[in-house]
Amino acid sequence: MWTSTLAATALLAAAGASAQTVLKIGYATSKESHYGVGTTAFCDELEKSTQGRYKCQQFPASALGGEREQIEAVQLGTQDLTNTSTGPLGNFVPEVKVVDIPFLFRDYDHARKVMDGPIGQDLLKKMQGKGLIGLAWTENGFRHMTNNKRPIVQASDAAGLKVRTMENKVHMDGYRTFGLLPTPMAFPELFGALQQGTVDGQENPIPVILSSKFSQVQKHLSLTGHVYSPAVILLSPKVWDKLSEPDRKLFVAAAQKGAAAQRKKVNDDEASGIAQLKKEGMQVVERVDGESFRKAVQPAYANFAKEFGADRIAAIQAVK
Ligand code: EAX
Repeated sequence: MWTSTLAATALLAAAGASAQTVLKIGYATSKESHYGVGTTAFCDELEKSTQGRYKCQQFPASALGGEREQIEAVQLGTQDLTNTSTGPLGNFVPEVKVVDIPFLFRDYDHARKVMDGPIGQDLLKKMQGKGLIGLAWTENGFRHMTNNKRPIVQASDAAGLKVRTMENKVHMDGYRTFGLLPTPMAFPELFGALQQGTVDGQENPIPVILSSKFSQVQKHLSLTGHVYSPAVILLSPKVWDKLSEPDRKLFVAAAQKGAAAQRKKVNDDEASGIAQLKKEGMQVVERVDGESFRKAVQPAYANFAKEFGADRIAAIQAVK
């Protein structure tokens, strides 16, 4: 009697212990945004495919801090996952910086093909050496400029504007060639900085401009599409190291499902977002003189070639 009770208790305890691991995942924007949609798809699939052994607790809207802080926490293992842009990632994994070069990607098709192809997959592997597990490339989107001073049609219109950038040296070096005065700042501080006029403007993809309600604090939007902003679901090695090989595959597959959902939301926001932002009062320059920006950035490409290798840049450009 005594032994069977003990056995039953032990069984229950074992079942309880393996029943459910709750993983904390954070991201910059709202639950309704592209990051929220992608993260929810990832979490739903993970819970389903592991029969509920793994579950997420989501922390949208930078509740766990800026992207740099979240990447740091994932590296340390105090946070399990983050769905983050590459903004600050190059400071942790220098190899990633090459995909942050302005005007590197022609369009969404090109960017997604590179990230899902050998070049992007190789970058995911490189993260392991830096204490981060890159599960899959999600997406933030092509970045556009907003500001409160004037419509930007060509690069010379951007000259002299004080613009918040991500903590990303490749972006900042590129933007200086447009004459912008880059001011790096963590995302959670951005809305307030725009409101107070600490900076004249910022640059972000349509899904971020929409979900963060920048129309309330910014008058002009120019569809500059000056750089592609990749994003990635990062997992802490602390979690990864304990996973069985089959479970690792389930995590990667769930992240890929999340990526597909996130990209679809980016597509939807791109399709309907401009009209929405106009309705919210933004003045939108849709026909930007892209050539003037491409020309301006050329001198920076010489330095990018030196830092990253002309062959690596050419290999990305050559993907069809
Ligand atoms: O990843 O910091 C930024 O501007 C990012 O685009 C945003 O947080 C979403």
